[in-house]
Amino acid sequence: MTTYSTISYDCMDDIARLTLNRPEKLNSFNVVMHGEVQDALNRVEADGARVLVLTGAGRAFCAGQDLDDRAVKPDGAGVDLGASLEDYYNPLIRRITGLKMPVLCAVNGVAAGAGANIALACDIVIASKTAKFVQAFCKLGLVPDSGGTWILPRLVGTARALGLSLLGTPLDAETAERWGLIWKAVEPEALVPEVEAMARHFATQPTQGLAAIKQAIRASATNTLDQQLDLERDIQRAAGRSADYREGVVAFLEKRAPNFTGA
Ligand code: LHQ
Repeated sequence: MTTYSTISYDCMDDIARLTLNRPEKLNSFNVVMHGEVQDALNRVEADGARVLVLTGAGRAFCAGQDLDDRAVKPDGAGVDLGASLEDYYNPLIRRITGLKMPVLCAVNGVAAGAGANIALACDIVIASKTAKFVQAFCKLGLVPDSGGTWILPRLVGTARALGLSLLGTPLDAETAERWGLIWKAVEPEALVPEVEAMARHFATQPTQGLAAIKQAIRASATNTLDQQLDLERDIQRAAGRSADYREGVVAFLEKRAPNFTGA
């Protein structure tokens, strides 16, 4: 098992768990944490995980970029924030959205800046009612990144995406649920049990089928209906040849619970 200094990661019983662990800095990202998160995410599939749970240690989920990190501190020469996105944030969002399994985000507290948009890149977001989502970028003269300008209007529409991004007003978890920004807001003490139950559920489901659902729904954002119908045809063709499809149908006809292997 690799020991990390800024995150914890393990994979047990088909469930991978990645916890951002710099609570004294509200789990904000520095270069070390980026490297460790990248490393862990590169292991998830090889470790045989069928679901990934992402969360944060302490009172915050993630405050985005560590503004104290040398890599992003403004200097006379002008810092290249594009490089930081290219090297770290963009690959992270691509990895989360491309992982061939459901990614659950347990938002345990404030999610600000890139931290908010990393949470929103996950497939299912469950937040503690104490959590809030803050598009803090406007307060720094920056633009929502980590996919924020793409996902926000798609989730909540242009008016709310612009309001959140231009004002940087914290959005509480219950309103986030009402607006369709996240799946669910729960009482703080219910967060871990709810997310664990969902993770255990996903770990027994047809993983390839769930990955295909994720792929199709995400592709719909840029496809026409015609393109999407073709995609559904192709994906369903492959799904129909999977062992889990066979098992699902046989189990249904035999009136028993299916025993999916994820294959
Ligand atoms: C922090 C941070 C933080 C360092 C709290 N860094 N210390 C991508 C590419 C490249 C560069 C630029 O950025 C990006 C993407 C981004 O993410 S830009 C957006 C960066 N994030 C922010 O602007 C959020 C800044 N933080 C806040 O607005 C507040 O801290 C939030 C709303 C997250 C929480 O507020 P409070 O609950 O009131 O906590 P606090 O403000 O008192 O913070 C607690 C401590 O954490 C404090 O340190 P201290 O030593 O005083 O206890 C903060 O300085 C530190 N901290 N966020 N991003």
